Amino acid sequence: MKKVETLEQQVASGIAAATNAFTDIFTQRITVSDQFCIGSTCINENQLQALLANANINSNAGAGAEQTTDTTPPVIIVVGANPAEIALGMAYSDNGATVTDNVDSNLGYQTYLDGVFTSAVALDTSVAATHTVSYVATDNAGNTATSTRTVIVGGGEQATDTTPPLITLVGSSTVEMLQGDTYADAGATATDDTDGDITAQIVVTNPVDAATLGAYTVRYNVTDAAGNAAAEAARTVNVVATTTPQT
Ligand SMILES: [Ca+2]
Ligand SMILES: [Ca+2]
Repeated sequence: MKKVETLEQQVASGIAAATNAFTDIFTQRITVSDQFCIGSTCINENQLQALLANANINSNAGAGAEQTTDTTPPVIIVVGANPAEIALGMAYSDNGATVTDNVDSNLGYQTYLDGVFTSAVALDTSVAATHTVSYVATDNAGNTATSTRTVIVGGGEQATDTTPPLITLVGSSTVEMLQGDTYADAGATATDDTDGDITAQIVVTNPVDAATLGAYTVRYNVTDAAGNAAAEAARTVNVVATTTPQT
């Protein structure tokens, strides 16, 4: 009997030990809640997410089956200067943007000039102004992103125009007129590399006194919008006496 009792006790204690060991294992798996294990291979939550994200990209590249919701908008990078500055009258060519997305590839973008959709950015550079070019991209899950470029027309003109205008006399640089006649100056024209025709802004200094014999100098000066002064142009006017009696 004592042997049996001993055997029963041993069986009982063996079951208890096995139960404890099972409980330990069970508890361990529950306790290590940030790991998922098959056999001796375990991964944590971050690794699992990376695995799923990677699998999602691969599946989309194939049959296009979307199993995971994409909530990340595309990334738009503006190519070239931002802000971009362009002188008055110069042709503007927009460098566009590049679009990347966490899921989709080869996404295009739409372009807006000052809020108005445009297929090609056609900037009016005849007027000094600041414009906004917007690039808008939407991925296949409907997430939208926008990036903008600021374009300043005429903003850099003061610093970049260092070339003075050029004055051209109309008519001869030396003229002769009879005393007492009316002097009509033929004038001059002026052009500038940046401002164009600035003839109207020429300042003429005309000291000719037709009633008085002598040599007079008519002077022409002009400056461009950036303050560059043209080389002065001049004309000599000789007021001479009548040598033959008028009939
Ligand atoms: Ca996306
Ligand atoms: Ca100039």
